[in-house]
Amino acid sequence: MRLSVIVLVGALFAATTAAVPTSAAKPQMTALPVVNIVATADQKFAPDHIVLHVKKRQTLRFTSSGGVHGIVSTDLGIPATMIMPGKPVSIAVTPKKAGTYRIPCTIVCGPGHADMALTIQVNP
Ligand SMILES: [Cu+2]
Repeated sequence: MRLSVIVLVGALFAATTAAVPTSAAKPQMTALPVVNIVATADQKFAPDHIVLHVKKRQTLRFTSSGGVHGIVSTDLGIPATMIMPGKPVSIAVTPKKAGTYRIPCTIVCGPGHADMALTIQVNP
């Protein structure tokens, strides 16, 4: 009897957890647009140039395909953030001022580090 209760609880748990990916996979009307940016093993951001708009909130999702990298921008309100393989990090940005912001990699990551930068162009 006790075993069947445990099995039942286990089955219910499996059913509820299995239902989560199905509902999460549906597009959500409230979801913010996300820009995916990959920091690469050969010390580049891909893409290395993105366009945002003043007062429009945008989520940037950073992943690393190799190496540990970093970004920070006080102008755009991006906190000091490490970008590591297997640990995607999402940062919401709402630019205040139009302009072109060059955001260099903040962590020495390889021979191309000095030239590794993400350019964020903010249009009105
Ligand atoms: Cu770097």
